[in-house]
Amino acid sequence: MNREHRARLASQAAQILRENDRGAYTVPTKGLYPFQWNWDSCLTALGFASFDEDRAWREMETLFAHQWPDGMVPHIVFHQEDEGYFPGPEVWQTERPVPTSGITQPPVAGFAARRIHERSADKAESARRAAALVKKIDRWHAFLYTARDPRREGLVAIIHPWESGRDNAVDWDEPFRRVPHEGIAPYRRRDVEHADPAHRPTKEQYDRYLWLLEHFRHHGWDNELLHDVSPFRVVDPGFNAILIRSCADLAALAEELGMDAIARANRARAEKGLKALERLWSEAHGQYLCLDRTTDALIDSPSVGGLIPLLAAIPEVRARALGSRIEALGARCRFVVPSHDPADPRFDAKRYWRGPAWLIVNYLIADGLVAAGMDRVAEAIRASSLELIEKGGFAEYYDPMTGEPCGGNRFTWTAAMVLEFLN
Ligand code: 9YW
Repeated sequence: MNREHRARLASQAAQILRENDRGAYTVPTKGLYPFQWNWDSCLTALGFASFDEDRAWREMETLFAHQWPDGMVPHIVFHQEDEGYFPGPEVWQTERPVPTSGITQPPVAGFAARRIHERSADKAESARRAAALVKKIDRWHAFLYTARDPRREGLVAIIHPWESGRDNAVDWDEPFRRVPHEGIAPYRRRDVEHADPAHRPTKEQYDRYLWLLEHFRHHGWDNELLHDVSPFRVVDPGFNAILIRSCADLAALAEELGMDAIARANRARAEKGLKALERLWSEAHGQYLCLDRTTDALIDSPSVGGLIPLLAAIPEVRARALGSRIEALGARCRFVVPSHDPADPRFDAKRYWRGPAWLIVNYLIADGLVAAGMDRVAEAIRASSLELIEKGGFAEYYDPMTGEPCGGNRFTWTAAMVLEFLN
C-alpha cells in the first residue's frame, strides 16, 4: 500500500470518528448503537489520539465520569434518550444520575491510557489528564478483583455474556443451559430491525440475556451479591488477559507519574493474574479456554477469547503455541482472525461472535504477537484487516471466509483500529 493510499484510508477513518462524535463521547454506529459503550470508547480514544489528543482524553474522561461508587465502570452510558436500542434505561433501572447499564465490559482503559500518554505531544497536559484517570482505572481494577474474584484466585468472572464483549460466543452455550429463559417480561428487540436477524444472537439467547438482567435488577444491582447469585459465572481468558495487560500498563503509567502505591498494587495484580491464567490452558486445543466457575471445568470451545491472552505477558511457550494456532486458523479461512475455529461444527461465518472476524480483536492480538517477537504472524493479521476494509468498508465485523462486511456500517472502533494499523 503506497503513502497516498494509506493517507486516503486514514482520512476516511478519521471522518467516521467525526461523524459518530457526539461532542464528549462517540456512538459505535448510528441507529444500531446510539449510546456510549465502554470498551468501544477506550479503543476509539486510541484512534482519536492520532489526530486530536484532547478529544482522545475526553472520550475516556466522559466514560469514567459515570463510574459507579463501588468502582464498576458500566458497559453502556445512556447519555440521551433513544428508542432505537433495547434494553434501554427503563429496563436496567440502575438509578444512576445519568442512566447506565448495570454490568461492565472488557477493561481496556489501562492499556489505552498508557498508549495515549506515551504518544502524546504535550506531555505535561497529558500527565495531568492521565493522573486523574489512573486513580479511577485503579478503582475499577480493584472492583474487578474483589467483586468478581471473591475467593481471590487471581481470575475474575463475568456474570453476563455482554460483559465479555463477545455476546453470543459459542463459549456461553454450555453455561447458558443453567440460565432460565422463562418468566421474563415481554419485550421487543430492536437490533434485528437494524441488522440481519440471521447474523444476530437468537431469541433464546436474548431471553437469557434478559433473564440475567432482571435477576440482577431484582438484587438491586448490589455488586456484593451479584457474583454469587448469578447462575452464569464464567472466567473468560480474553477478559482476564485484557485486565492483566491493563494492570501492567497502569502500573507503568502510574510509576511514570509518581503514583507509587497504585503502581505497586497493579503490578501485583498483573503478576497474580498471569500465574492464575495457566489454569485456563488446554494442551488439547493449544490455546486457552473459558472456565465455568459454577462447575470448575474448562469449557470445550475453541474461540478467539482463548487467543487474546497474547496481549498479556504470558510464557513464551504459550505465545508460540498461540502463534501457531493463528497460522492454522489462517489456513482454514481467507481472512483472519475468525472468532471461532472453522474446524468446529459450531462455527457460523456470519453470526456475530460465532465465527466472524473483528478488527478490534485483530488489533489486540497483533499487538501481543509483536511483543512476543512474532512479527510475521502479526503482519499477516494487519494485512488481512486492511484488505477487509478495502473490500468491504468500515463494517462492524466480517465473514472470515468471504470478507463480506456484516452488522452496522461506518463503525467507530473499526475506523479507530484502522488508524492504529496505519500508525
Ligand atoms: C450490545 C457496541 C457493542 C460492543 C460489543 C458487541 C455489541 C451489543 O456491540 O454488543 O447490545 O451491547 O458485542 O462488544 O461493545 O459496539
